[in-house]
Amino acid sequence: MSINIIDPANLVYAKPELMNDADMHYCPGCSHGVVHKLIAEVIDELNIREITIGIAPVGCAVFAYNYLDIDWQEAAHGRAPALATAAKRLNPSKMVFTYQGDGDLAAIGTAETIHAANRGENIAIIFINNGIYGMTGGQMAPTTLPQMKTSTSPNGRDTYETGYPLKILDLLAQLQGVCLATRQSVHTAASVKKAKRMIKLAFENSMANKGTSIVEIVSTCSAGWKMTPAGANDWMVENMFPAYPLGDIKNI
Ligand SMILES: Cc1ncc(C[n+]2csc(CCOP(=O)(O)OP(=O)(O)O)c2C)c(N)n1
Repeated sequence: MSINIIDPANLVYAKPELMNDADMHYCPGCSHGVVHKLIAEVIDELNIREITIGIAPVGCAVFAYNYLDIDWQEAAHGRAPALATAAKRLNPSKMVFTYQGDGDLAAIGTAETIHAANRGENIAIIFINNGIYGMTGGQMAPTTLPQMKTSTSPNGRDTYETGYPLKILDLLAQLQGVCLATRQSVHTAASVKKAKRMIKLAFENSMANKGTSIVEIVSTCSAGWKMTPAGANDWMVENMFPAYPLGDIKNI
């Protein structure tokens, strides 16, 4: 029996309206695509497409503007919070969000991130933490776990030489300008739903001018970790979650 997928009664999933019909460049098992879809769904549901400005990073998500049909600006590596500051201050009625990897946000962009959050910029920050620099070949990042093998720490991260995993969300949560600091994931249906709720809240906070919201998504990079998509999910649960526990650190 053939199913008529045009009939809305048979639809289990509808593509968000603002998602372009573009082929995605993400690797199988990568979390970026799921998070893009959640952002698109939230913007559709809040009906804020015309007032949304996204700031794209340098990193695997550098082409985010190809996939979501909203207004975007492309930032230099790590500078998304500075650009978001300008976009929001010049257009206070807009919903402004950045989309950043851990290399972008917690390495080259640490200063931008901390000072934007400390100023309480009315922006939402979507932070994809996959523990490495994905785009450039899986190098060690400040977020890399101890003993984790990367292309620049082939024998595992040595904390004596390179320090400990930087829990930047915990640092940011302490700042007065931050109204939401939450850590989520997208590896199960339940976690996808929860992550979506927190992205929605972050976007609502930006529109309500409540301060800075940060939604960290603990993510997989199966290509960079050199694992299968399913293996990367298991590895994340076993190794990333103990270091980066899921849940709200601050929600006011
Ligand atoms: C000023 C500058 N320094 C370094 C680079 C090289 N570079 C491009 S992407 C990237 C890392 C991206 O990693 P991350 O932000 O964690 O995102 P992912 O690719 O893992 O999603 C680096 C170091 C650059 N483009 N510009």
